[in-house]
Amino acid sequence: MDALVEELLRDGTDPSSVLAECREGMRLVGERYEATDYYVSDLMMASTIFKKVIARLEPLTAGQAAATRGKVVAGTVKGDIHDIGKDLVVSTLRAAGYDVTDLGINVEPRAFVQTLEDTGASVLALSGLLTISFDPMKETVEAVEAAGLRPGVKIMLGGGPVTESVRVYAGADALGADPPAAVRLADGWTEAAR
Ligand code: B12
Repeated sequence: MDALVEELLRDGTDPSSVLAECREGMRLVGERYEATDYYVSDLMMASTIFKKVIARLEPLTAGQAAATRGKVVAGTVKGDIHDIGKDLVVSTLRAAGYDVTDLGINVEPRAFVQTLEDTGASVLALSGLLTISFDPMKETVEAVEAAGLRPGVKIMLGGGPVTESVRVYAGADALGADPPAAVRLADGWTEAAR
């Protein structure tokens, strides 16, 4: 992949179109993952490659590699350190053109609120893999509400054990099964806001 990108750049291909091709590639990988033709390992490999391509092309596209489709804040909720799925959601959203602030793991509700305020993001993506993560999800939704940021901020949940009843319990706007679902939800919300 590195060699292919270098070859295209040497041939004078516009870096923005190389990036657009890579975004399309990530979209296809996501589609195949949803169709169960690809495994999680395929998604992880595609996202590792995409991150490398972004790092190479960003200086050449003068910020165009940075996203423009909308702003998202993401993280794994307080008390939970699982981040494999969250990282896939983050890189897939970035590949789709979103500017994502990833707060990492074990994130306190107030840190999510602070970052939403600082960035002006309109989408919050919360991940959790433990049953004890359901309460921190609810606390985070409540903190966003208490800060007066809703309905301007839409909140999606995801992670292995998170079901529709958890979404209702936590008071979030939507539940996403996988990274392509995260992109679809963000697309729907950001398009509706335009
Ligand atoms: C890998 C793993 C770990 C690794 C984590 C490494 C890492 N960097 O993430 C390590 C070893 C550190 C770990 C630790 C623990 N783990 Co663990 N772990 C797992 C394991 C095997 C896989 C999880 C995983 O990465 N799956 C692959 C990813 C890709 O799937 P995913 O996270 O669900 O994400 C997908 C979707 O859900 C979605 N998604 C994810 N997030 C989001 C967010 C949004 C917004 C959207 C739309 C979608 C979305 O997209 C992803 C791709 O499709 C699971 C078992 C399992 N089969 O799930 C146990 C599991 C989650 N762990 C478990 C436990 C108990 C623990 C520990 C408490 C163990 C211990 N006693 O110390 C600690 C947790 C400590 C803590 N405070 O968090 C339990 C949870 C049980 C429960 N009911 O709560 C599980 C289910 C194992 C089990 N069967 O007992 N674990």
